[in-house]
Amino acid sequence: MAVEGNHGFWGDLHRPDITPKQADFSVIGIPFDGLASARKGAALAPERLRYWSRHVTPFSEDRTRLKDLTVCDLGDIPITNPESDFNMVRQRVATLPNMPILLGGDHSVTIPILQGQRERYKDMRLGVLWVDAHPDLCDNFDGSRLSHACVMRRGLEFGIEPHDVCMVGLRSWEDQEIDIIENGGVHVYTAADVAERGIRKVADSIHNILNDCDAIHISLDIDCLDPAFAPGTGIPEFGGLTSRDVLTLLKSMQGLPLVGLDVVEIAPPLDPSEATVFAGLKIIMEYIAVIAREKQK
Ligand SMILES: [Mn+2]
Repeated sequence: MAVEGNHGFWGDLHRPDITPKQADFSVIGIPFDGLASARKGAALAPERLRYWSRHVTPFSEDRTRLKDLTVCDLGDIPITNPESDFNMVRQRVATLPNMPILLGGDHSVTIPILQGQRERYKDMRLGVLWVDAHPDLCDNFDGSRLSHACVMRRGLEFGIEPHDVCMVGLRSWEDQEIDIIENGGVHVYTAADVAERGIRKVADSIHNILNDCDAIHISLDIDCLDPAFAPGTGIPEFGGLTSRDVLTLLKSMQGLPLVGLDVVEIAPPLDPSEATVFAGLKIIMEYIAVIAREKQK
């Protein structure tokens, strides 16, 4: 497809001439929404994110210059049968020589992403910043253990410690999640907590907890945001985080050993204004800015 844009892909950071080893980030799309429980469409997000990535500028909102960093876009990993094909994602993430930025897809794609990160940092304490309306701690959903409602449950099973998981933005629960939420040891900050305490206090508390980890993966479901800011998603949940909350949260992760980001559940067919796609792009570029500021130190 012919692409128009004011910049190269990923705000000019993408360099087609380099290998992952030479680049700071690998971008990987996982165009799969077969395990979303309600409205589908997230499979189309990687293409839309790439398309509009030519219209973002290589600066963060605080004018951090991003162009000294480089992105190698490895394209998509196609998933037909998740039971077997998720292994391609796990393997790719486990063996990357640089930092992954993964584009979902429904949240189920984060199961092999977390598994891959667990393998890559196997002798280290791996923490997860989970930004989502939902804890995704179901054991089984719609007859599947790989459902997008089971992601963090699987993560805990393959060895991520509950006390190294911080969940923020939560506001919707399934019966089978209540015990693990209340007694399982994961750190929970609901969307209401953020509204009442303020994002800065919540972010400081999360920073202090994750500071004990050696490696931190961020998994961000776009439905963490209130539907006012990001309507184009499978299950919009009223009463969510603001755009500013999410940007402040990202910025406050500065100084932590970040090792990757996934952004999931953007559903372009449900996003006629494409504001949700642009929200995802902003989050990715501001994440890159956190790494850029770290490198400038
Ligand atoms: Mn969610």
